[in-house]
Amino acid sequence: VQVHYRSDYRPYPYDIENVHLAFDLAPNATVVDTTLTIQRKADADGEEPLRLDGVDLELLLIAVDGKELDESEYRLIDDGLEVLNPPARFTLTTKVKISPDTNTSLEGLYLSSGKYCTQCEAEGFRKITYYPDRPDVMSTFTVRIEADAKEFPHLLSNGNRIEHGDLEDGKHFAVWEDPYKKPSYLFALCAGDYDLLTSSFNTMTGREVRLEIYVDKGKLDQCHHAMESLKKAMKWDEEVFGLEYDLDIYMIVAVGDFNMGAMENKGLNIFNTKYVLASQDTATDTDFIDVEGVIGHEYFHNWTGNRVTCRDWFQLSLKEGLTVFRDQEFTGDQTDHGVKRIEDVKVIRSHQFAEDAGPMAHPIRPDSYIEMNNFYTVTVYNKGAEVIRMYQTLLGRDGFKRGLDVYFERHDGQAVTCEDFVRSMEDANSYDLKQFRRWYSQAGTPEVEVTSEYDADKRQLSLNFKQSCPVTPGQEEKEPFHIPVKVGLIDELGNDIELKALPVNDADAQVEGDIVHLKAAEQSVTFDDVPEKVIPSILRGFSAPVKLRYDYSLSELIFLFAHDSDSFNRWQAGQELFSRVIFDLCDQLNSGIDLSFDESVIRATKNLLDDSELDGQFKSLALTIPGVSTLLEQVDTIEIDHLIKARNFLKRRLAEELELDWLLHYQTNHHVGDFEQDKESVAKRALAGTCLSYLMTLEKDSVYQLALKQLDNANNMTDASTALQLIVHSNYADKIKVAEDFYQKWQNEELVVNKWLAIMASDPSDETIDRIESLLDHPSFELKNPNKVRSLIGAFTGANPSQFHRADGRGYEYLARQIKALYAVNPQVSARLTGAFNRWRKFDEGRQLKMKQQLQDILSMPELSKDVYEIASKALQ
Ligand code: HT7
Ligand code: ZN
Repeated sequence: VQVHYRSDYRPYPYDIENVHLAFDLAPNATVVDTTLTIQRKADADGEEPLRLDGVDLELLLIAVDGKELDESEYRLIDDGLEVLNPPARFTLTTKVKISPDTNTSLEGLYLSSGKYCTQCEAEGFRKITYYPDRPDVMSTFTVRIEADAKEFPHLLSNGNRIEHGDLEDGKHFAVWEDPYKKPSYLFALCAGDYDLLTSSFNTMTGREVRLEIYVDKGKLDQCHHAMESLKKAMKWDEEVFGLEYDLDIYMIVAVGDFNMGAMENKGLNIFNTKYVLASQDTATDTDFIDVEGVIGHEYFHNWTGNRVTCRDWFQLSLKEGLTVFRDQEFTGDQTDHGVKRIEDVKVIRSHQFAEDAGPMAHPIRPDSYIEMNNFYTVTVYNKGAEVIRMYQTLLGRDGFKRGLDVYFERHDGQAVTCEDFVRSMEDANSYDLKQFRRWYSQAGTPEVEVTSEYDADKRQLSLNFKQSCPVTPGQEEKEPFHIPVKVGLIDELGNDIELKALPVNDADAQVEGDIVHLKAAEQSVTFDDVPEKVIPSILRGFSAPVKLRYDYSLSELIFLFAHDSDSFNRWQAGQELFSRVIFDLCDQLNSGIDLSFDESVIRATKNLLDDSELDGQFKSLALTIPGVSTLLEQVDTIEIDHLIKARNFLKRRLAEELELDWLLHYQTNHHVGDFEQDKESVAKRALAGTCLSYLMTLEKDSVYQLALKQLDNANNMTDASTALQLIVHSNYADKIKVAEDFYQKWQNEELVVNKWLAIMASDPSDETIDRIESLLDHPSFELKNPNKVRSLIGAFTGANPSQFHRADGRGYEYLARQIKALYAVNPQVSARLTGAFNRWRKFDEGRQLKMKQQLQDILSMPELSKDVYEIASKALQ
């Protein structure tokens, strides 16, 4: 296998000034005619052949300046083609045949529900034609598409449609021209018979942009939320960052078969249906927010990704970290920043911390890869967004905006690096980011240990910080990071006191406002004029993606849970409180003693539930016990059965002790009547769901009846799916009948069926393994469809710890079988599934052996895809 290194970057020796593509679409024999206008760069070696990428292409013709080449003038090589002795300036014409119908990888040109679509990021364009398929080769594209007029009335590509018309034999054609230079990964083509929703947006300079959303027939009524989200995103980017859309048309096409969430192709975004379609009946409140967020994300890429793109794929976080940060801010502005922050940090803690501590750990700017698709990770995306957020913390909102302005002024129309971004921030603010750059080069989650000392005579409180970062694959030694730690000090009444940091000589140990700039491995900060008994609130707002350790007493945590003015740290105090109880219970289970925990935890829970000042969404998050994957990241190794048992014990005890409270809050928040989707109604549904989930642990018939009633009477998918999940995951005797009825009702709504599959797969009961075995043959399942795979197999491995980690190893066997069935069909999706084995070292010896065995079996498969090979082999290293 070939390993690609960041340090090997060399510029491409040719400019491709213009690309002309002509597609004659046919399922098994699409013909692609390509004409490239090529110019050798002044400093390039004229002796070198011109190298083009190409995969799974049947070459029909190749010509230079109109003259067909004979076999001595070009060479077919592994995954490409070389033109020998090319002139300094010429046109290259190729004609290739491809087969969209048999392309199950969902990269390149493929068919989804009888409609053509493309996915070119990262390296899919090479499955369409011979081309330098790398992001630093930017060119203008003209695209001609020809297909049967009845079957494919809409023929779409990037930019503006400049020509269209009828042809003989019932065919028609369209020609599209994209005036902006772009790399091949932003190319797109769609062709099919869609329903179309149109609207328009007037930009800040008064231009009218036509907006179009194309969906499968019959789904038009589920597109209005996506359209409104798009308009909000366009307006938001103008208002917050001064960024205006640059074409006269913006198209979105929704497809059911898609490897990821969506793709930001210039002017023609292609979306997974999951992130476009939403109606009260079929989508949950979370789905609505996710649709808005992903629509925003892809739209924001137009500037951060498309106008300024990446020089090479190692720089992916340049566009993805920045765009995730932008979509997080957008969603925060539309909903609630405190709640959004908690949701985002949950992803970091449960998934990114796990990646950082596992065999695939990499810096946000990786140094090497075998398969680029494996590096579309929570590290590159979400930790990348945290790094961007830290710029805003360090430079302030205005400083961050100034940095972005310089970035766009300097690099509009270019393919650049993370270093170019850092320099823009530095130069715009005269701020030294030398040490901050380590966030780009060092993998692993930094750990910050804090202790405090109070000097009663001087009325001074010192906070002593120690930072370290664990070893990660290939990185033994780590240098200290520049970590902005936001702090507060809370007095006995629960109020923040004014921070008066003592000045220090050491420039590295500065405090600015409420931000402590940690730069050294060990550092202390002293605050003056501090009354006795203040409690420090550290890492407010999760100001850096680190693990914080401070030895709070139980009562301090309870105090923070009740009083911290920083909503993130208030939530965090509760999470730490619950975690501590769970790990204490695990110790009790290990020692075989009766389980118990401090009563004060119950009172703290009740107080939060009863707090009438608090928003329902926040309450729901604060009352949710940390999930198993988050808990796993807090310890080196664990007896998983004990962890799950301890977590269940805590939840049930809280349910028993506060039964009437949960019931009362369920009744006041669960709404029967007209459906509303304002913030308050959404919050009420969330809180009612949390209350009901506690009550269900009581296994009482009266509670089962409540859930059944909620399901029967639901006029929205939030209430319906919450109730269904609680019933299916309970011991209710008739739960399978309930599940069956739900399926019958929704069998024609694919996205709802996917929810049903996920609920079935994440049922913690012992029968689930047999059920999900038979679901592989169920009409609702299709191995070729990534959404189905994620719903059934992904939910089993990611949301069903007790069954995936069955002691008999059947969970592991099941997963390995699916990976083996899928790697040749869809390498990307099967590699994602393989990642579920990454944390095998956390478990007991028996489970470790079983997981290792499955990984070894997978590695022994014939013609294993390099995607799966990379994940499985690194897991075993
Ligand atoms: N930039 C897009 C990435 C993407 C992708 C990558 C690999 C394989 C399939 C893919 N589909 C989309 C999505 C985004 O971050 O907006
Ligand atoms: Zn993106």
